[in-house]
Parts: sequence; structure tokens; C-alpha cells
Amino acid sequence: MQYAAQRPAWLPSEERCSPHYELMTSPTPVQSETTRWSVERVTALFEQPFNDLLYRAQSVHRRHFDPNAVQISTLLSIKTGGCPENCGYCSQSAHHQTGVAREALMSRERVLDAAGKAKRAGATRFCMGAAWRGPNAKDLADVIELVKGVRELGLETCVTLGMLRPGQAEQLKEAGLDYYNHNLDTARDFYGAIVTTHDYQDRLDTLERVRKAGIKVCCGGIVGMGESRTQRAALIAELAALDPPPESVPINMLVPIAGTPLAQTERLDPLEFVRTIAVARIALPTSMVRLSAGRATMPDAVQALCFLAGANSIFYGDRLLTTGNPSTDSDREMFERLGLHPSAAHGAAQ
Ligand code: SAM
Ligand code: DTB
Ligand code: SF4
Repeated sequence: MQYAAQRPAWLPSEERCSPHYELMTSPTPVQSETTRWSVERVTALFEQPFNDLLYRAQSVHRRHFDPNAVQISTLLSIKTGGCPENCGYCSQSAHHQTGVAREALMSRERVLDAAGKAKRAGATRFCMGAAWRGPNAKDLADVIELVKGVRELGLETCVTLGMLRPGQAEQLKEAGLDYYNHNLDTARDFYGAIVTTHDYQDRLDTLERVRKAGIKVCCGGIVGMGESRTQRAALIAELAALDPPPESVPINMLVPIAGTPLAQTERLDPLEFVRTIAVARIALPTSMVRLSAGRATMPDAVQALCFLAGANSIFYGDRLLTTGNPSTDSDREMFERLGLHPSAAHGAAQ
């Protein structure tokens, strides 16, 4: 289904003198959506006037999606804390004193109970996160049982388990896994300032294994970690260069965690966050763009701008992994205020 952008009837002819008139009235030609996104081209998107950027992003969005539909997933941390990796933002790294206790893998009963609740609350996908560098054979066998159980409840499944070794993605595919989340998180040239226990190529290698196994890819990043705008653009260029691009692109706003190296990072301007969503929408026109971590402290008006900029999925439920998320009641109320409705599983209307 196509959602065509219309030239606003009220636009007076004198507006044609605006240098951005073309952009305002004729959103990007479809052919440019398939052009390669260099860092320079992505940076140029960021630098447009805000209204032009949002108009263009919303126009691209309408070509591929129902503009009022938002897909909802619920997250559960199935194995919390004690992670050997040293990601500078993460509450679950054993390298930081954050007060998050190390726990064993959650029982099947508790996981399925949480998945059942998520389904009754309206989620269409259940995402299970584990704080591992990567799963060992026993971990993977246990997670496979969870994936099968969640699928039987009629939910789409997603897991995020860290790095996968050859053969592991195939086992997950065989179990019926729909999505694997593995973020590039930031620009290649900033990654080493955030984590040193693995590198960018490790992330790309796992993404390739997931893709080759035929699992859908969920891959995005975090903004507000002290990166430059060019580095935000470089992250989006990397995501757009994945071939094919990820089906799902989570954009997280850093949730500062006391005890992590990034706890005192200066907060990103919320309008720059909205710009990041808009740029992701334009560079990844057919991907679901997920408004992810950071909503707990984000006013509804900023979230509304993110939806206008092309975000079309969220995490729904009172908790993310170890931090809070808006309550389901407040999200339902926000959807009502904005006239949004939850989309069915596989939300793309391409
Ligand atoms: N261990 C797995 C991994 O690294 O891929 C999965 C779990 S990890 C917590 C999943 C993603 O959550 C990270 O890649 C990051 O994008 C996001 N995330 C983690 N902590 C965050 C924070 N404090 N603020 C915003 N996003 C965060
Ligand atoms: C993603 O990109 N964001 C989610 C999910 N993928 C796994 C996790 C957000 C975590 C926020 C911090 C926390 O709750 O620990
Ligand atoms: Fe956190 Fe994942 Fe990094 Fe472990 S690998 S510290 S869980 S982000």
C-alpha cells in the first residue's frame, strides 16, 4: 500500500522563493532511496533545516508504511548481569560497579509467564536479552527451548545473546527464531572509545552469520554517548550499507547508568535525537525504526516528533532490560492522544 505525500494546497506561490522549496514540495525521488549513503550524504541530511528534514522523512515513511501504525515488542532480560564485556554504557558489565546483580538464566516457566503477559497486553514480538559475550553450547540449547516455547504462544521471537560462533545462528533458525538483535551501536571510529573487549568487525561477523542463516536482523545503535554528529551519520551509513539493510533498526538514547564510564555524559539535545530518527528513516526507508531506550525520560511531545520523523516501533512494558520504560497505561494513553494504533506482526506495508 502506498501512502503518497501531497503538495499542501495552502502553500502560497511566493513560498517558491524558499531555497528549500523543492524539498518541501517534492520529497526525495524514489530512485535516491536505493543510492549508496556515504557519511557525507548522511551528514548533509542531518544539516537540513528541521522542518525540511521532518517533511522528507515523513514523506519517505508514507511511501512504505501506514503512518499511524506502531509495532510493539516487549523485552525481557533472561540472564542479567556479570557480563565479561566492558561496554561503557552498560549496567550489566562486570567491569563496572552498577549494583546490577549477576543472575542465572531465568527458568522456562518465568520466561513463558512473562511472554504470555506481554501477549495479553498487546505485544506481537517478545525479545529476550542475555548478558553474555556469546552463548556456549549449553546456553544456546536452553535459549532454543525458550524460543520454541515463546513461538508456541503465537509471538514473534527475538533474542540478543552477544557474539555467535559459526553454526549457532543456524541452530537458532532451526528453532524458528524470527529476529536476532545485535547493534553496531556507534561509528566504527568511536567504537574503541566505548568498548575494548571486542571490536566492530566482531559485530559485523555475527551480523553476517545471522543474515546467512536466514534470520531477520535487528541492528541499530545508541546516541548521546559523546559522539559527534558526523559519527551519528557514520553509524547510519554503516547500517544502510548492510546488504540487505536490517529489517529492524533500534535507535537508543543513552540511559546514563551510575557506575559506568558514561554516567556523566552530557545529555543529547532531544531535537538532535529526533533528527537521528528522521535521518535513519530516510537512509533506511523500508526498515522498521524503533524508538528504543530513553523513552522513560522523554516527554510525549518529543516521542510524537519521533513518530512524525518515521519511528514505527517501540518497546512496550514497564521495563527494558535493567532500566525503566513508560508504563503500559501511559503508552496506551499516548497512542490514543496521537491516534496511533499497534500494527500486526510484520508491520511493513511495503
Ligand atoms: N549482550 C548483548 C549485546 O551486546 O548485543 C545484548 C544485550 S545489550 C544490553 C543490547 C543493546 O542495548 C546494546 O547494544 C545497546 O544498544 C543497548 N543498551 C544497553 N545499555 C544501554 C543504555 N544504558 N542506554 C541505551 N542503550 C543501551
Ligand atoms: C536495543 O537496541 N535496545 C534494547 C534491546 N535492543 C535489547 C535494550 C535497551 C537496554 C537499555 C538499558 C537497560 O535497560 O539495561
Ligand atoms: Fe552489556 Fe551486551 Fe556489552 Fe555485555 S556485551 S556489557 S550485556 S552491551
